[in-house]
Amino acid sequence: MTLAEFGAPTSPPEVPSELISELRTIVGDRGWTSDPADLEPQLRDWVGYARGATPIMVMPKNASEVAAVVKACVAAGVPIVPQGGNTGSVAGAIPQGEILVSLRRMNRIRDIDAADYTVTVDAGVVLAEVQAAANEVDRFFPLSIGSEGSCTIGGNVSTNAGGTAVLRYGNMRDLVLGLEVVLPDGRVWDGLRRLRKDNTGYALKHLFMGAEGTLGIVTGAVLRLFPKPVEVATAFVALRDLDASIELLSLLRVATGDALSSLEVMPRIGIEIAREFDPEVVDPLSERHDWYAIVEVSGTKADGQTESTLEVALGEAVERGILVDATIAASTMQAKSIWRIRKSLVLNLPKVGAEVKHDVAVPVSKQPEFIRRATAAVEETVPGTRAVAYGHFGDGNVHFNLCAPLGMDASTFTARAADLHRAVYDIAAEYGGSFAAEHGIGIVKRSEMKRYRSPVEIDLMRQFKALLDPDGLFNPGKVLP
Ligand code: FAD
Ligand code: 2HG
Ligand code: ZN
Repeated sequence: MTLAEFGAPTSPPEVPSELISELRTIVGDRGWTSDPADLEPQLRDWVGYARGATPIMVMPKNASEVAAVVKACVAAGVPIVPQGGNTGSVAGAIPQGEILVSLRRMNRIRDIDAADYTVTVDAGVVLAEVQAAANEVDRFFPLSIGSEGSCTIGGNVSTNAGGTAVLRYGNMRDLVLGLEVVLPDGRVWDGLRRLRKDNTGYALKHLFMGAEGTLGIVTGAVLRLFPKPVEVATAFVALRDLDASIELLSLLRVATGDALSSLEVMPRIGIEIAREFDPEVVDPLSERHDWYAIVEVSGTKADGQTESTLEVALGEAVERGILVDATIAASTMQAKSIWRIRKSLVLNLPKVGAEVKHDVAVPVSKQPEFIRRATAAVEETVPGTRAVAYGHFGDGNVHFNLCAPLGMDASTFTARAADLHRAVYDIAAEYGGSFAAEHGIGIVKRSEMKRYRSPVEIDLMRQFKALLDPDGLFNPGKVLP
């Protein structure tokens, strides 16, 4: 699809050549590129929604350079799109002729303090590097997402990323203590405080989290660290049925002393897709079942209790008829092999045929009902649609992703995307749900805002945007309808 089909402005902004020269001077020779080969991967999103364009990608190396870039662009009236790892799922980091500001060269861990349980980083540091740095000082940074080898902290902050450990540790919003942000007027807001308590007026940092680069450029962050789990027990279980997922969640939270860090559900078709495209995926159970879950419990004491606690809890779940089968990983290798099913599913789903994605949240207990109703609704809309409903059930976050019916070509299926979205999102809305649980709005979901968010909410968002970015130069055409 083109960005214009998502409602993006059709004509790219005019970029004076004087501005390009000025930007090159600000960032120096190694800080910019206009080479089509360098730009190509930065102009496509991984889902394949869109291909963008830019006259130049600048890669400042510190907040002062970012501020100088912003001032130059604003003076010339030219818009900006910030980009981190470009792993976002809603094409929010794809420019349409704007100046692309990549934070990738800002990749310093500024400070790590084991006693304070904090790490202070540049926005362009890759998530996996933060996890590794925490590990080195016997601490733990819990954000865990499939793209962790390439997504950046600035992108995680700006999308309020979620992932597989939100159940225990919260999402990115819960993991940020302080931020440094270059505002659209070029000022640098230094809010890099490492405090657990700080009620000095409005919580400004929250405005920039989840703002997807529309209110400023995040250049640094102070993140919360946790005690390092030294025992981790991972299990792959077969559920009696979909409703059993919620019973399992309740049981495990109590029986493990709330040490449950993940509860990820997937249907049988999920395993089949993962196995079809990834020969290393094995089904850990001998029989076939309709619904499965991956559960993980972790402990910070090396007392051998974590695995036995999980074993006892799963035994109780079997006795109570919640589970019909279960296996606990006997080694780190086996645990990795269980998680591989989940990772392969996400990466290989697009290969099954056209994929129409929904990243929905409903109250935790309503997920089974939502999935049943949404599955019936999409079947009515496009008969034969293959629904692959999986995700972070501990958080009420269902990735309700749809594959084309067997034999239907991709374009015929995606031509019905709007009808399928309507069917799914309307049902989520009935439960007080969200059509954008963890991936954000970007350009892809912008048009849904007016239907599912009240005029009061949209008006407030527009007022904040106008206050901070009166000329509308920060990531235009994204988030706000
Ligand atoms: P980008 O894609 O570069 O940017 C995302 C948005 O943030 C854009 O709007 C961009 O303009 C803005 N932005 C980026 N950096 C800055 C900055 N410094 N200042 C201001 N704005 C900025 N997401 C989840 O939440 N949970 C998951 O489980 C998950 N799993 C994934 C699995 C895979 C295999 C992939 C490919 C993606 C997954 N994602 C997931 C989506 C994605 O990785 C996250 O949204 C991530 O937080 C994006 O980080 P990024 O650095 O790649 O940001
Ligand atoms: C995940 O949970 C990601 O693995 C990606 O959020 C989900 O793209 C998806 O559907
Ligand atoms: Zn997810």
